[in-house]
Amino acid sequence: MIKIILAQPRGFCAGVIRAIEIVDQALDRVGAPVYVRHEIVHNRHVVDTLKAKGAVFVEELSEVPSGEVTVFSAHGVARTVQEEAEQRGLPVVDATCPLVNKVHAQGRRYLSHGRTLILIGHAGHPEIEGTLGQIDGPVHLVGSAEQVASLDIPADTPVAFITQTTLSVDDTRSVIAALRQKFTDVIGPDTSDICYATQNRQAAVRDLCKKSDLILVVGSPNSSNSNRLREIGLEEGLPSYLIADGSEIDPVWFEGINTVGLTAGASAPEELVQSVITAIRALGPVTVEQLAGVEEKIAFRLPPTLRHLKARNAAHNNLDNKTAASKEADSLSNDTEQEA
Ligand code: 0K2
Ligand code: SF4
Repeated sequence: MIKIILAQPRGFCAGVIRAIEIVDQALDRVGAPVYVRHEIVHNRHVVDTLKAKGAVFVEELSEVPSGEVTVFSAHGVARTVQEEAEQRGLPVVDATCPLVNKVHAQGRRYLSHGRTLILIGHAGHPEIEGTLGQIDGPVHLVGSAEQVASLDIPADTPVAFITQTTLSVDDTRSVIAALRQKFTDVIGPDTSDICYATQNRQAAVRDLCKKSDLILVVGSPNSSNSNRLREIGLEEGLPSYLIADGSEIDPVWFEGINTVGLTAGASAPEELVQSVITAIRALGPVTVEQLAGVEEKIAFRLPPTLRHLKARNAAHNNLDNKTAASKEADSLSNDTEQEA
């Protein structure tokens, strides 16, 4: 008998739910195709499902035909991308997670206070490309405590740090400690900008490790937060695998294993977790239980621009454009992107 223990929380975060909903609603409002710059979230299954509904995924705006509705992914984009869209007059709905936007704003604020800005994160990740490109000024990117040593900045320079939202909590703590050791005047968010969802999923998988012989993380190879969950399993000395879904299960992993800890990255749908349970069940009898954990109640509002798409259509349908637009402005006057 194999015991499967599910981590709580696991899977979709509020930013991912919002981003997918944005593409879904854009498709509902304007019809196919809706263009999405970059994978809306790093999950092939999510992308394929939206593709089947008429979303077209591109890496560059140059691939978007004139006038087509374009969604920016949850990871955020550089200013140059926003400007290119503006110049081309593309109707844009920005699905950047509000918590990623918050980091952009925080970085700009630190720079405007005259501090030298350090961004902790992984070079080449789209969130980092976006954050670097949203801050108008020099930003020093560091990926590890070792890289802090090679920062060519005088020790008495007032510095500030911001971070990628999906980093390892423990690794980031050591990078921040290295910054505090190297510089005399360091400010930053209380701990880091690692978001609530990333922190909760990492804490939950660490808990799960105490009760498991094997850790399975459902998520895509390009998903930063999912990779960090697998690393925690490895750090705790357990065989740990990142799998897309149940089809990637290898029966060899289960030899001599009594308890499997199962979790999912913030971009992995629950149905894929269920597909893993089904695949393990095919190997023999299983029991399934869920670890007690934090219940997340956070949700983000959809961007007002989505409703503008509707207003644009309404205008096309010979409704009074002016009336529709002014009603829209009234209803949006207090509608900012924040936690609901
Ligand atoms: O973890 P990643 O930043 O690679 O992104 P996803 O796997 O798409 O998860 C959603 C997080 C997006 C932004 O923070
Ligand atoms: Fe937003 Fe965090 Fe989810 Fe990223 S992982 S989309 S920052 S809530």
